[in-house]
Amino acid sequence: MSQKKLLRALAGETLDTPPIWMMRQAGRYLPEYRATREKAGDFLSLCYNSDLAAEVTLQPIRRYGFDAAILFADILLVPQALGADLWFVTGEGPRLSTVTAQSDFDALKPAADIHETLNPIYETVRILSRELPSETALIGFAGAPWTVATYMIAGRGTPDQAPAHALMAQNRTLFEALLERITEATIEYLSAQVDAGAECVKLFDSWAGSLGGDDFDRYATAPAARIIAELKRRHPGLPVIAFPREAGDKYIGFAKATGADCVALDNSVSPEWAAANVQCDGCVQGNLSPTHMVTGGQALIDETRHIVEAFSKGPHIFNLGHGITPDADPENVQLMIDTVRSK
Ligand code: 1CP
Repeated sequence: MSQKKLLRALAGETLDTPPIWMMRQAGRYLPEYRATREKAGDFLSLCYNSDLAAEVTLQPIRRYGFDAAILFADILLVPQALGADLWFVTGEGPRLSTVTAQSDFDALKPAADIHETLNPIYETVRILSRELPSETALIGFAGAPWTVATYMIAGRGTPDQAPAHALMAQNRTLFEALLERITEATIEYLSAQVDAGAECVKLFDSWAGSLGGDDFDRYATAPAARIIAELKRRHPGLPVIAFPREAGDKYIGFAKATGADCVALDNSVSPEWAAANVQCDGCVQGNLSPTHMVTGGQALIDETRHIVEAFSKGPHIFNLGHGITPDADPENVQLMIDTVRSK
């Protein structure tokens, strides 16, 4: 069995202390990240500069010794590789050309053509698999089809994903065709990351929580199941982490329904509830509120211990419930790690 702690937890092993990494661990809260981003010019140039993207991926590993590194890239590179325009407005976030009519969809590239744009990302993975310490696992990732579609339809981030829900209601055929194209592209993209050296992959469905009832099953569970089945067919034994953020009760049974080896939990669910209802099916990841990385102190220590304890009877990967924010204090990250590892 692999010696890397993250892969042992993903294989279902209950460890004395859980492996730990952090969503957005390479990010604006770190001065060394801000310096490298400055050097790259802007965020997208950083993503496509393999040497600098590898450098920012390694920064939190050097500083903290996390058990896993996550490839530095973004979920919105897939729409760009499919032919959408993509740019970032400083202080506001991403902007994309929209897909709301059949003609917009017809202008997209086939999934098989994405590699031309995404080759630098695979090069980042190759550099990382050479340079990471032998105990550090390398995680590849992509956005889940629904979440990626919400950005492609709205042309930006939205608090309630209203434009995507509207297209679903008004032109379900087009909506489903778009989801299908993203699903195919995601399989291609993740499979190429694994070929380049990613040891496990994570599927981020950040907006899964806005899908209710049957829509959740059709547009969150079913595409994840398809992507995971195809990846495991191509790469037998590949571990997959699925993150249907804010799924609530829909976390129950998600691992079984999709074939995911681990379900990542946001911090809206209590660890006791998740241990009883989700961890009973296998490994879970999570779920400290990212606000503790801003506020620190005894509350951070208490809540970290609480989560470690609640998940101690089964396989667990310690993480935040969502990405660390730019206003976080790097010393609070160290305090969280020390608390997890001093258990
Ligand atoms: O200004 C900057 O430097 C850019 C900030 C930033 C960073 C550090 C963005 C813009 N993306 C990233 C990197 C990133 N994004 C990673 C790298 C690895 C790591 O975790 O360290 C990952 C895994 C993502 C994934 C991502 N991008 C998601 C899914 C996870 C989540 O946070 O829910 C989403 C929704 C995005 C879109 C995106 N990219 C960036 C922003 C600001 C956003 C959110 C836009 C919005 O809806 O407002």
